[in-house]
Amino acid sequence: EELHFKCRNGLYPRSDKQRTHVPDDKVDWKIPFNDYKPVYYTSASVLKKPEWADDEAIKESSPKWNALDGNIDRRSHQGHYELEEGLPRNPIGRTGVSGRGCLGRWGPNHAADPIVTRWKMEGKSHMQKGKKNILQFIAIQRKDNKEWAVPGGMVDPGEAVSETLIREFGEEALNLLDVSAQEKKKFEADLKEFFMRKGELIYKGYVDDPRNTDNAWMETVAMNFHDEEGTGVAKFALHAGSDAEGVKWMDVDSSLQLYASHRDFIKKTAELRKAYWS
Ligand code: RP5
Ligand code: MG
Ligand code: MG
Repeated sequence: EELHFKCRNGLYPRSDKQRTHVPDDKVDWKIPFNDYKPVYYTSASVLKKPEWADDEAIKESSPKWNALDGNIDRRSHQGHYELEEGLPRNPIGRTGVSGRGCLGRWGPNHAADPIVTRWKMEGKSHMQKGKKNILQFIAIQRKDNKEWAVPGGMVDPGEAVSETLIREFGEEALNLLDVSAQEKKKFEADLKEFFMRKGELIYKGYVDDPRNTDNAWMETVAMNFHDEEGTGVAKFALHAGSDAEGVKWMDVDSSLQLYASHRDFIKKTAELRKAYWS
């Protein structure tokens, strides 16, 4: 059985809420945990109901759980999720927090993660370790907790995942939110061209994100866009933007420490590309 770790025990991010302790053997909902009383937390900004958030009293409007609800996708990549007292229940198990924390949607909150890779070169030759080529990926440093991560973000209502992948890469790794419309146009053509090449699916499903709760959790589609010759992405000057405060090409190996489940995504990408890992 899969377990989650980063959304269990300790403080809930950006809050003073202590998660109720959930031991490894009590994560699974099927295991009785009689005195389980998760602390309730939904952040003030979510309660204000910005456009990306659901209503706190969502039950009253009978949303379509496990379905496409208007343009809000309430389906899980994990399959059917259960409801408890009319609210979605985390498909992996207990987290020690009920409510939504700082996530906007009850149930799955959908994201997309673009994993852009190239080979590490020294002039015209591949740099190697253990007779395998070293892969590099574009990493961003998150503003919220300073952790390094894939430049991913939330899928907007009605947006296609293929669009989210390009948009978030543009915002976080190239800072396209801050350039003139004219410059943006120029970038967008190059971006589209690069992302149109075949992306490989690396992972689709639940993310062990520190913001997850018993009733709200992150899911993603992570795709690898690999630049074999190093000529396609060379056009992009990296500038951190949006919710990123740093951006760089990062060498891939087993010592990586990344946000949420991102290390797993990079490990899978290294396997796919037959790159050095350890
Ligand atoms: C992670 O949160 C996903 O894998 C994605 O990278 C990210 C999306 O959230 P924000 O970057 O918009 O905070 O779970
Ligand atoms: Mg973003
Ligand atoms: Mg992001």
